[in-house]
Amino acid sequence: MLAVVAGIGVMAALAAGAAAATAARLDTLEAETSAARLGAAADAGVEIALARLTRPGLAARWAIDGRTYTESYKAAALAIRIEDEAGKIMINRIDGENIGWLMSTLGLPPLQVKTLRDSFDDWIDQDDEPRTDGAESEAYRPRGYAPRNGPPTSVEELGDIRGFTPALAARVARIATVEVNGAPFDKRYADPLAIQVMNDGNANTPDVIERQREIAGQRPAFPISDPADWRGRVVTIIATARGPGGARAQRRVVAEITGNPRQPYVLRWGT
Ligand SMILES: [Ca+2]
Repeated sequence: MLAVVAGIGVMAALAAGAAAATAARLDTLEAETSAARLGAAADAGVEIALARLTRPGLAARWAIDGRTYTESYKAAALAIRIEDEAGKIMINRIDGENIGWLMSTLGLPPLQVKTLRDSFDDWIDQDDEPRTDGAESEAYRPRGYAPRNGPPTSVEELGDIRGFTPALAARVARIATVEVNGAPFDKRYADPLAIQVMNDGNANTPDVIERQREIAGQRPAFPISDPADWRGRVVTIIATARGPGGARAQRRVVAEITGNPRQPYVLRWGT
């Protein structure tokens, strides 16, 4: 009799265990479904932005100055920003001096600024002679790679340069790009910090102040009124979908606006 009761107890425990496992599987499934739903909403955010950028009727077009637009897609809240790649620091066209201005503005201590400036110059110059606070192939040997001895070919490459921590590289990446199609730097929709860096580090020029005012909402940023401006323009679209409980999904897509109604944009890159 005791054995039977004990047996029932074991069965009950097994059943309880199975129920718990099923509940855990259901929780996982629900989380996965919810993540997929948010991912789909973020994808939809990118589609909405591309439509707003390319649809006929200039007045309806969205600005590409990094302002946030809010939308919703199937109960998910969407925040969408469009950045003008031509308004970012073109890291393949700058030298250590520009990097120094940028780092000083970001508030880094002078010694670190000097290391970053010299290391950047050594990374891009063709020789293998390190500057006082720089780094050439010998310094990179433990890392298993050598300096490029040429301009960086991606923003991510900054993270390979001595002195750039991943956090610092990520911070710079938000306002940096690699020049595309030989497009000149265009300050109309630029981050004021990018204008400052491309302006020899001067924070007090009228264009920097003007953009700061525009971004602060004191003056509306002037819209693109010339359709020719769109051709060849490369933008980054950042779409963030938020769900209940702080869940979020984000997509970053770089697209070129062609000005061709049959194929209004070309996707260059995305995550
Ligand atoms: Ca070098």
